[in-house]
This record gives sequence, C-alpha cells and structure tokens, in this order.
Amino acid sequence: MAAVQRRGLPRISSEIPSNKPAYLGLTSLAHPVYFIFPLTYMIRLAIQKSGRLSEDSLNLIRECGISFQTSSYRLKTEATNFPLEILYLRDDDIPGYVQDGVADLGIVGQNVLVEAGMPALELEPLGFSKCRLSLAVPRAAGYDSVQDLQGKNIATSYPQILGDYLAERGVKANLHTISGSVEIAPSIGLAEAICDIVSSGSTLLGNGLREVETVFRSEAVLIANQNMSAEKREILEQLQFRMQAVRRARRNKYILLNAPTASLDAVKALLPGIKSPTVTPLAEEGWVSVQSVVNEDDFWHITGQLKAVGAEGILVLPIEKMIA
Ligand code: PRT
Ligand code: ZN
Repeated sequence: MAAVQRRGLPRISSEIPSNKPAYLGLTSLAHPVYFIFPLTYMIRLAIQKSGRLSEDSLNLIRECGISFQTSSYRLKTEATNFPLEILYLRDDDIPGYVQDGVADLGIVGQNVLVEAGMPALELEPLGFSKCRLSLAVPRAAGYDSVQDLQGKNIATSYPQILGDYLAERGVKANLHTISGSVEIAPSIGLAEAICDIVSSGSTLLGNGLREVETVFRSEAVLIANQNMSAEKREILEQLQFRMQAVRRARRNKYILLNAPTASLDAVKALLPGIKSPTVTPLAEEGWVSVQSVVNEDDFWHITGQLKAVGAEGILVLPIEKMIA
C-alpha cells in the first residue's frame, strides 16, 4: 500500500519507516498500518526528588526558559516548551540510571558521582551545592598530619573516595561505612575520626569535632549517558547552551556609572567588559557614562577602586542571560 497523506492527519503507511519513529495502529492484525508522526525526540533528565539539590536544579531548568508542572507526589514531568522529561529520583540512584541509559542526563553532586565510581559521566559543573568532604577529629584530640590516622577507626559514608585518599598517602585505617549521622560516631565510641560532607562547618562544631583535612571538593554537575543518539545530542547541545548562558549571567553583573572624562582610562582599565565598555558623553561637559559587565567575585573590590578614581552614581543590575 502506498503512503497516503491526508490533510491534518498523520501520514499512513503499511511499511515501517527505517528512519522515523512510527506508532502501530491496529486496524487489522493481518494488515497493520503505521501512523507516521513527525520526529519528536525527547531527552530525559534525572534530578533529586527532595533534598539539597532539588530546588537549585529546578531553578536552573526554569531559568533556561523551560516550563513544566511540579508537584511533590509526581515521579516525572514533561516540559511544555522544550523536548525534556524530568525524572525525580534519590540522588544516589542518579549516576546508575544515567550510566544505564534509563535517563539521558542527570544533576548530582560530584561526591555521589565519584563515590559511585562513574566520574566519566561528568559533562560540566553547575556552580551550586558547593561543599567539601573532610576528615574531622574530636576537638580535644591531638592531630598533626594525616599519618596520625594510621590504624585508626574512621566513620564515613564515602569509603571509596576516602580509601583512595588514604591509600595515596600510605595510610591504612579501618573504615566504618555508615549512611547517616556520621558526626556522632566519635562520641558513641564507634570511631576516632570521621569523614563527612561539610558546608558551613556548624554540624562539626555542634558535635565537638574539628575539621583537619579536605579530602574532596564537590559541587553539582550535569552528567550524561555516553551512548546518546545524534538526535538527543542535538537537544543536549541546546540545553547546555542555555545552561551556560544562565551560569555566565549569574556570575556577572551589569554596571553603569558616571565618571569624569579625565578618569576614563583608569575606569576602562578597571572595567574591561566583554569586549570593551560602552562609553557615552553626558550632557554635562567633562563627564561620561560608562556601561560594562563585572564579575561578581571582583565586584566589591572594583567598586571601591572606581570610587577612588572619581566614579559616581554607580548602578549595578542583575543580568538575566549572557550569551558568549
Ligand atoms: O534522599 P536523597 O538520597 O536524595 O538525599 P541525601 O539525603 O542523600 O542528600 P542531601 O539532600 O542531604 O544532599 C545532596 C547533595 O548536596 C550532597 O550529595 C552534596 O553534594 C550536596 N551538599 C551540599 C550537602 C551539603 N552541602 C551538606 N551540608 N550534602 C550534605 N550536607 C550535610 C552533611 O552530610 C552534614 O550532615 O550537612 C551537614 C553539614 O553541613 P554544615 O553546613 O553544618 O557544615
Ligand atoms: Zn542520597
């Protein structure tokens, strides 16, 4: 049967097309008919269902201009304006699901990724959920170097990362793997030291512990299955382009100021901008308005220097997206 195209309806064919997705319409088992829909590929992104990564992951997707519905009991949701499906999972399960191709992409902490032994899945850092995996000992205990942990009991949820760290330094210790409340291990006599995630340090402090070594630094990363189809790779490229624009915008601020023309060279040297700053004359003679972009980390330092060379009326604005 030749393919038939009817206005407003999918094309109908009795042959399975080799290069297009087709859906089987069971009009007759003897003579199956395939409805051929346009190419509609979709990429699947796994994020943490509920925890420290969840909100930032959802915000990043939203800031990429992708709309979707959320609700606390849903396990997956489909974006309405981008070929993306979001799966909500426990963070520990995300690397395995991405490795196996159940999800194409994932957002997870590097600590979980490396502990799972799958660092090769990492595509790019995302700049949030920054933390460190640290060794800590009771405040009153003496500590000079990691060699002091030779033969000691250490409680941790990260035996792989810690094991590698100690082995590289020739330290043999007894690692006790526990999945939560690691910080209480010394006070209940389970271990002489712990190795756990630290962010502000207040949990260690509250449990009478002292941070002595940073074993690993971590942040949220985008991970990807390594055998994605060309079509999915194309969608991934679009998503990465948007994520990078969002991240660049978050790291930078738009700055506007007035400066005496005589100070312009000094101001330009402080504000190189993306290419060079935009300079326009003010109505008042001898003054210019300067617009540029400044890195958030340098912002306060540069503002002080700008004031010192005569800049006035400094305005700083957030940037929504920044395309390289
Ligand atoms: O339920 P699910 O398995 O999905 O989540 P989870 O409970 O295993 O993980 P979750 O939500 O606690 O953390 C997810 C990820 O956030 C981690 O894998 C890290 O990559 C990152 N992250 C960032 C942190 C922290 N900061 C953090 N502070 N993960 C844990 N903590 C804990 C830490 O274990 C300790 O108990 O917070 C305490 C220390 O915090 P401070 O601020 O007192 O130092
Ligand atoms: Zn977890």
